[in-house]
Amino acid sequence: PPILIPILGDQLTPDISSLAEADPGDSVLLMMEVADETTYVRHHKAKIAYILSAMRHHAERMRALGWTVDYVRLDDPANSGSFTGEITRAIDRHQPRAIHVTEAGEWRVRAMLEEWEGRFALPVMIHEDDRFLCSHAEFDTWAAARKQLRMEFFYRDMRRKTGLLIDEEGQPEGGQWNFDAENRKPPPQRDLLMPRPLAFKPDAITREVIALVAERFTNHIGSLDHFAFAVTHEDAQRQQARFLDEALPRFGDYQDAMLTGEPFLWHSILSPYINNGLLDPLALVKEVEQRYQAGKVPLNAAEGFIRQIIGWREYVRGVYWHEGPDYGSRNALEARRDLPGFYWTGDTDMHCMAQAIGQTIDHAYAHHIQRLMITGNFALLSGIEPIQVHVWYLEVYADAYEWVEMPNTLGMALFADGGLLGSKPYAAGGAYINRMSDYCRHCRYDVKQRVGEDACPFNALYWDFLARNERKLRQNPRLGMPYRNWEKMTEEDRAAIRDQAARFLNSLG
Ligand code: FAD
Ligand code: DLZ
Ligand code: SF4
Repeated sequence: PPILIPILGDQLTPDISSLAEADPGDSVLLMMEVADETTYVRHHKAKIAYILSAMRHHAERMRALGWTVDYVRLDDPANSGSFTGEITRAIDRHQPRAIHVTEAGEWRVRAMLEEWEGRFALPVMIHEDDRFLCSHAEFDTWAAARKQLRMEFFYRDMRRKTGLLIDEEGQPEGGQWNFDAENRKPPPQRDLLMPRPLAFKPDAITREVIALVAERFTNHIGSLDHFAFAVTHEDAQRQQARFLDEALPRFGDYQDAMLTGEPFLWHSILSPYINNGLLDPLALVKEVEQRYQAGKVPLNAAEGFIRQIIGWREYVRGVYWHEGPDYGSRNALEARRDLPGFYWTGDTDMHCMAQAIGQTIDHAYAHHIQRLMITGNFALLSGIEPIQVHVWYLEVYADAYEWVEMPNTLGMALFADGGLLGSKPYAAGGAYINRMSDYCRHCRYDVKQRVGEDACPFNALYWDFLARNERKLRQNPRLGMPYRNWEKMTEEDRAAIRDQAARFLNSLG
């Protein structure tokens, strides 16, 4: 009897750890499109189409490499709709002697895998996912030795561990670990020379999946009209090369910039491919280092990009697993408001929000500063319930899996973990958005005003947020300055601002 090797939808890596000891003559790979996964939250239509099409292409690739792949399609009438149901059916078909599987990317699915051995009375070997630099044990050891978890120190350890941008004396390249101070340039003028990600034309497999998704997921958010994701390893590599050649050199400079009608700017648009296995993150950052060494890319860009991958990406994963399954229920600021309806439509006069949400609906993509400082900041300032914000982010982005989305949303954007992931809330008023974008120039609100019909809502919301959370945040040393500014205002001004914010929040319904 063979070994049954389930390959989950984010395990599209040819040498995934579950295959390490497997023999193609003696194994059956099982890939499952199941209703539970497509609907445990209402994922964006393009996200589902992307994941299913990439899975179908991966099955072809693995067959070409000599593996036997048993592939269950979503529209198979016998499909039971769940991973466990499909394992049950596959055991009937193949009578395997054991199951080997690479660990799941979230607590929900981890619990399923852990239950299989008892349920099926078969040996189930769960392999660690070695596509990450930092193992669970390594992160736990790192965290145990610290009072406070801070990305910057974790990142330095990952630099030392990989040797990336470390010189012969063991010192960080350029004498500094982090060049972020150079990475806050406002956006340039729009022009035709700006880089554009490759747009991949759907092939027959993708077109079939798109039709299936259009028919089945009518009540999910999102457009399928702009579908342009790579769905194969080869095409994902092409986008990687496009990014390295054209966008990376200025990635650092414009990392925080935002421009009307420009969803992508100098970002890589590689997260969907890194997260489901089409691309190898370590190979990518090594390429980035080489470009720096060859003098093609400045240090602020190379360092900034490498930090996102070996720093932030690994760090948020560590936090997710370290904090346990109830991380998602944290709500340190006791935020209780419902997510406003315009998060689903983009229909709001706030131009920055309409842009970030509109491109999310069209492309299942927004870059980091839009996620953090526009939609995230708005939810933070307005006191939207974290779990609702979490579900929204998990649904709408093609790169969203709980292990990476949840710490970014709850921890980084909403401060719902009370400062575990970041030392202060990323709260900002309109002035920040105005500095980093051209949005305010196109907006019906006036970014300079705090009160009145035309005042930018972010301004009153910002002060109201500080006032509302004074008991919890006044002692935060990094918020001393804004609180002092608030206290310097006249009683009258403070009352007018709070009244402005209250009226705006009431209007959200
Ligand atoms: P680039 O700007 O080109 O960055 C390069 C790569 O670095 C990304 O592809 C990604 O792999 C990695 N990276 C950068 N920042 C982060 C970060 N904060 N955490 C983890 N990896 C990072 N990223 C996801 O992959 N999935 C998510 O579900 C997700 N949800 C987010 C939710 C919120 C509220 C916020 C503030 C951020 C979220 N991020 C998430 C992080 C980040 O916004 C995206 O990784 C990035 O926008 C993806 O676009 P890109 O590939 O063009 O990134
Ligand atoms: C996100 C997703 C979707 C939409 N559909 C599937 C699917 O049909 N089959 C599958 O194997 N995986 C899918 N995924 C990814 C999983 O929900 C999950 O995130 C990973 O398997 C790891 O936990
Ligand atoms: Fe956004 Fe305010 Fe600027 Fe309008 S004025 S784009 S609401 S920050």
